[in-house]
Amino acid sequence: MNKIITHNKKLKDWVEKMARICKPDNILWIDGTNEQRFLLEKEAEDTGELIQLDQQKLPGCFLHRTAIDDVARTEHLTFICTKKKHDAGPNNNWMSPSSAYKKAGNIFKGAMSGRTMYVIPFSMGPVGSEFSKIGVELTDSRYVVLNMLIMTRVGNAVLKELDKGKDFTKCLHSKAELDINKRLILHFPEDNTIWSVGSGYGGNVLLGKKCLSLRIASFIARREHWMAEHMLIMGIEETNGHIEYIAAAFPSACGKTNLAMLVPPEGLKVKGYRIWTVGDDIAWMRVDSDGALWAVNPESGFFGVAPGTNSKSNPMMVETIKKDVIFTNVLLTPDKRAWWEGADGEIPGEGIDWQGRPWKPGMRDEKGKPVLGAHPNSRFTVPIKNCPSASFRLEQHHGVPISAIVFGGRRAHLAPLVYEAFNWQHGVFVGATMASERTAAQVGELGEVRRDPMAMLPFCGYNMAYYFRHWLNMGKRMPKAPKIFHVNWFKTDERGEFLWPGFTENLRVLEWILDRCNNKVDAFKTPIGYVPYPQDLDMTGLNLPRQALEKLLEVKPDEWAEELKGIKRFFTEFKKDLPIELWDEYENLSKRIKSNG
Ligand code: GTP
Ligand code: SPV
Ligand code: MN
Repeated sequence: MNKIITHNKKLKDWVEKMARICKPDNILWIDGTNEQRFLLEKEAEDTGELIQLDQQKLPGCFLHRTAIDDVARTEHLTFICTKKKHDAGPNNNWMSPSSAYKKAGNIFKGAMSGRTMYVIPFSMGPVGSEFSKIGVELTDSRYVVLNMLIMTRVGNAVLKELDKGKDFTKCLHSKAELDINKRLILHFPEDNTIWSVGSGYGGNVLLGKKCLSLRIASFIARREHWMAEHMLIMGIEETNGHIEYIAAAFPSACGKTNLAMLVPPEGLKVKGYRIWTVGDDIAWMRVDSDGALWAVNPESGFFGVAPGTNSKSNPMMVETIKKDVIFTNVLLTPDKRAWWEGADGEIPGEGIDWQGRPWKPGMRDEKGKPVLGAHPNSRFTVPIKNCPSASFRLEQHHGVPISAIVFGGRRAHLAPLVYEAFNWQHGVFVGATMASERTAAQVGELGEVRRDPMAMLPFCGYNMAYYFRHWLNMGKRMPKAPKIFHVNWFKTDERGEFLWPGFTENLRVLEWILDRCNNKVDAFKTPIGYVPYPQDLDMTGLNLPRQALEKLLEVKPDEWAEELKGIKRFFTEFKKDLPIELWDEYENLSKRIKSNG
C-alpha cells in the first residue's frame, strides 16, 4: 500500500469504506508521474493485459483485448438511479438507489481480492477552471488506470484541489469476473456517484467519460445552468487569422472524430483555412459575461474508432496515433503492429485477430461471413496533444466561443445535406427530433433507425423532457445564442451509395454554416428550415453531378409527413412533461408541410 496522499477526509473515508466492500490486497494512489505509469505498463505486460507493440515504429504503444462479449457500451445494463423513477424519464433504464446499491454491492463484495485497488484522482476540464469537475475513480484494472491517464487530467494539481476540500464524483469500478450477467453501469446523480461492475470496455469503465462528463454532468449542468453535450468542438481559421468555433452533436460512430480534425480539401486550399481541434466527443458549455456560449472539452484524450481510419478519411488522426497509444480490439500483425479494416497500406498476410485467434485475409465463418481482424468498434486512446491540429486553447479556462451548434445523424433518406433552424426554439425541436441508424458503438441491431435527441439518448442522466426544457431555457439566457443547423453526410442514392463524398469535403458545408452565422449568404426557405441555394456551396475541385447535389438538398414533403408520425410517437412517450413549445413546433412544421405538399 503506498502512502495516502490526500488530506480530504471525505475522500479518505470513502476509499476505506469501498476497500472494506471490495477487499483488495493493496491500495495504490495514482500520482500521474511517468515513473508510476511505466511500472504499471510493465506489470500489465507481465499479466498479458497489454501487449507491447514495435517500440521503434510505435513508441509507447500497446494493444489490449477485451472479453468478446464486452466490446461496446451495454445500454440495457446502464441505469439512472434516482429516488423517483419519473426523474430518470422514459429515456433511461431506472433502478431505485437502494436496490441498485444492494444488487451491485453483492457483485462488488470481495471482487478485488487478490488484486490492487487503484485510486485515480482526476479532473474533467482544465484544473482550476470554472468548468472543471473533479472525480476519483477506484478500479482494479491497470488498463483503466492507463487509459484514464490519457483521457483525463491526473496528478498533483487535482490532489491540491481535493486538499482544499473540493467535492468530487465518487466513481467505483471493478472488472469483477467480467461476466455479462453480473455487469451493471449505475449512476446515482443525487449522490454524485457512479458504480460500474463486470465490464472492461471503455465507455463502461473510463468513468470520467460518458458516465461523469455526460450522465452525471448533464444532471449537474441543469441545476447550475450550463450544458454537458455529446459534441465535438472545432475551430475554423480564415487567412486573416480569425477563428470561429462550432460544436456538433452526432450519435456514436457518426463522424465526430473525423470532422473535429478535418483537413481542408484540395479545391479549397487557396482559401487558406486551418482547422483547430478542441474536442471530438464531449462539450461543456456555459454562457459567459458577453452573453455568448463558451465551450471546453473536459477530456484530454481521444477514444477513437479504429476501423476506417486512414490517411484519406482522417490524415490528422493517422499522425496522432504514431505514439503513446493504447489500441483495443484491433488486429496484431506478426511484426507487432496494429491493423484494422480500412487501415492504410497492404492488408497483412496474417495476424492475431481481436479475439486472439490466428487470422488470414479472406477467412469466413460458419455462416460464410468474412471474419474481421479488428472489431468494428475497436478503438484507440491517445492524448489530444499528439494531434497536429490540437487547439492552442485547450488549457484556457474560459474555453472557446461557439458560433454554431450542428446536429446530425445517419439518415439514408429524408434529411438534406444541411439546413438551418429558423430560431433557437425551432433548433431545439430539430435537435429533439434527431434520429440515426444504429452503429457498432452500441450493442444491438445495426442499421435500425432510432430517435436520438441531440445524440444524447444514451447519455442524458435525467428525464429528457426536462432536458428539452433546459435547452429552451438556455436559449433565453443567451443574448448571443449560436445558430442551430442540421447536417446529414449519409444520404444515399437508389443503389445505396453515399451521395455526398463527406470527410474532407464537409468543410464546404461548414463554410456555408459560418457564412449564415455572419449574414454573408441568403438561403432558401423550406418547411423544415433554410437550405442552401446550390450555387452557394463552393464546389471548386469537387466533381459532384448537379443532380446529386439537388438530391442532397431536396426536401420532400411526403417523406416529412411520414417522419412527423415517428416524431409524434416519440414525443408522446414524455406525456405532459414535454415542453409545450416542442408541440407548437411540431404543429407548425406539420402546417408548413401540408401547405407545401
Ligand atoms: P464516437 O467516438 O462513438 O462518439 O463516434 P464519432 O462520432 O467520433 O465517430 P467517428 O468520427 O469515429 O466516425 C466513425 C464512422 O463514421 C466511420 O465509419 C467513418 O468512416 C464514418 N464517417 C465519418 N465521417 C464521414 C463522412 O463525412 N461521410 C461518411 N459517409 N462517413 C463518415
Ligand atoms: C461513444 O460510443 O459515443 C463513444 C465511445 O464515444 S464510448 O466511450 O464507449 O462511449
Ligand atoms: Mn461518443
